[in-house]
Amino acid sequence: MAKSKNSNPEYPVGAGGEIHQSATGKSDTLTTQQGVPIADDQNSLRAERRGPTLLEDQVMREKVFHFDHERIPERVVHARGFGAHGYFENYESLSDITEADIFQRAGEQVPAFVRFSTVLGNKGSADLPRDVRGFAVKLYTKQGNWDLVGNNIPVFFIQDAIKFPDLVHAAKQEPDRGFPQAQSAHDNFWDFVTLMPESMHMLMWAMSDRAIPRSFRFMEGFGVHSFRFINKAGEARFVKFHWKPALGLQSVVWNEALKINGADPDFHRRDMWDAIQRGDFPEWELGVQVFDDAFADQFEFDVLDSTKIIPEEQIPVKPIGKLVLNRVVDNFFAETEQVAFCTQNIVRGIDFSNDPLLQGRNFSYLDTQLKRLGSPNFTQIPVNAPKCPIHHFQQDGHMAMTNPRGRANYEPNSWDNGEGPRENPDTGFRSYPQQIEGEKQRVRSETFADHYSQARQFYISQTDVEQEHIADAFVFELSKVEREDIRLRMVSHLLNVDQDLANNVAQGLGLASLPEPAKAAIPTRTDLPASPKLSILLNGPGSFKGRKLGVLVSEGVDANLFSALKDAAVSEGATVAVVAPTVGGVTASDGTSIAANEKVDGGPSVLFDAVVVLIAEEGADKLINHGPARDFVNDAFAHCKFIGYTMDALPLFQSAGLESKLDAGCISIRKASDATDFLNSCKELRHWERQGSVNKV
Ligand code: HDE
Repeated sequence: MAKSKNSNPEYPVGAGGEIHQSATGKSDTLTTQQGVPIADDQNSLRAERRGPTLLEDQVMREKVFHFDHERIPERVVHARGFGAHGYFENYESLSDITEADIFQRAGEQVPAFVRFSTVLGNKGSADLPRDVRGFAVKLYTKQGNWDLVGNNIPVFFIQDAIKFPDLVHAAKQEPDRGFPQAQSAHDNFWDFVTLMPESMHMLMWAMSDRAIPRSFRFMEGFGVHSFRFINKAGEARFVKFHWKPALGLQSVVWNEALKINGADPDFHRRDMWDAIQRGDFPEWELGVQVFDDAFADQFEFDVLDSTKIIPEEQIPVKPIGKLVLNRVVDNFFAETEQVAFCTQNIVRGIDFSNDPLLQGRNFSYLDTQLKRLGSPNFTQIPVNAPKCPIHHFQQDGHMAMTNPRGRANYEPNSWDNGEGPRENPDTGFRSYPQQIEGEKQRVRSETFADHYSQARQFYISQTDVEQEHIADAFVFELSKVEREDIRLRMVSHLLNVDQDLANNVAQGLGLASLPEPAKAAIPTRTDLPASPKLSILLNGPGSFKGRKLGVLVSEGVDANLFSALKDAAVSEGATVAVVAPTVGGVTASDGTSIAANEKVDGGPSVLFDAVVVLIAEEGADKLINHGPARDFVNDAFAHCKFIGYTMDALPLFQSAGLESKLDAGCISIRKASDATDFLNSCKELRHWERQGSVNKV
């Protein structure tokens, strides 16, 4: 008797994106979608040489028809994203706290797909607006797909999913004019958030350097909500998930971000693509904060409130595994665009908490995938399909690729002698049987009411440099806001966070006087200690690994110095890009040719983590009075980068007005050993001591 089941299929050639490609590399005959060989792909069929095109032309019509339907709706948020494949490796058995299959065996690997994104911008926007970054991970476990759909910031703007449409409407383009896109620096956003005090903690993060990451490789990720871990005995604990980048955290400065968006709008995706292609696989550790109900009950805030963190000093993050991204996609649309994350995708051993934001997300993600992908069969798209056996009776619908054979499409049935797929209470997903009683009501728990204390805690946990960046970001954004009452309202909230911050922002906005502090439901707690783990700069990697050195060379560049620099950079695990007056490169002092990666005005210093100006007397003329070369050093200086230079480069610094300002972050390179010293300095990533002396950027 035929079994009625769906088994994870081997997708047949032709259905999974392998059309048009010859496995042997030999050139196949072009065909229509129906497989009919095409004789002429240059001309449509017409009556007479110069006559009208015929409706009969099935080849042209099929091609244009397909083209007309190539786009699917972009994501309503997180539209701009970039995905890659990899794997997750579990460190040790966690069977004492969870029965999730993925965490049972040391060293076990499961495949993973990750999509990073910005939130606000449309699909074609730039990579580096000030914005939260999505960090969505799909883990293809042996017990089904687990999606951890997180962000690079551990808190969120709102506490209840019912406000999400308002938040997103306010933050995206204004509805009448359709702009500004990909940025929060406009009236509607600041109007909404200043009317929603619960967003204050998130705003501190969003105005911090976290919102302008150097690249996806240098960001943390967070599951944000509290989830549940449940072990075999049915014991449940709360868990918060963290991704920690192996290369450490790093951000750019705001003025740099503005310029990068022009110089390379694909800065982040290019960085990820290049790193994976050269075998420098981006890596994160998965860490967990595990705590029980007793901790949750005595914690200062509600663990179900997504506008709060649990400081790592209170519950340390325990590393439990690593994520490695080692393969770029074959096709952007098939994989990155069609990947469908759903927060409801969890596996046995993990459960949701009652966080009202998470509960709302569980509805939203499935719903949005139907709209975007157009069919309830989106789980059959290869990137979404589980990599474990699947057996069910769901069938039909648009684009059904794997309808089961046989007569039984219902359960129970008598056609399969009981051998068809059946439920299994021993291994099947189970929910934590939490006791729930009380009245059904539309309320916000009073345990969610403190909106300022952790905003303050975040702020006081930052270094002076970082605090200055936060104030500057508020000033920048609010200076784009037309209505003064909105600006004032924001400052009135900041007065509940930190007086100095409020003063600095008010001054930056040119306010004549400070407003009254906003009315707070709960007064700000001042007893929460600083949490050093919240600072990027206090937790620097102390390494230049994975970073990019830009070397501006001229004709006649000293060949020894150049190769010493290259060697020093490579031994630090960094990459080198050569920037030259022309893309044809230069001839070095020993007559060898040095190829260029960029012409100087296409390779501004904002694209690099540190720069060296390796100019020789012979070629100095071409660069000294060249605007882009001046910008190269000026920007590197203003963005507090380490700058190496030869003596022959000094006239360029002079023409840029920097000669008298050169500081300890500017390192002269005269001999090969100076190159090593320079790269050692670069491990600090930025020469922040300079920040006070450069014009605010
Ligand atoms: Fe999302 N979010 N979100 N979100 N979100 C989407 O799903 C939603 C929230 C996050 O790379 C959408 O497939 C609601 C928090 C990421 O494909 C949509 C609420 C966090 C991605 C949706 C939130 C996120 C999304 C749009 C309030 C961090 C990109 C397209 C309760 C923990 C995933 C889509 C990808 C995408 C809804 C809040 C992260 C509409 C209703 C909090 C990383 O379903």
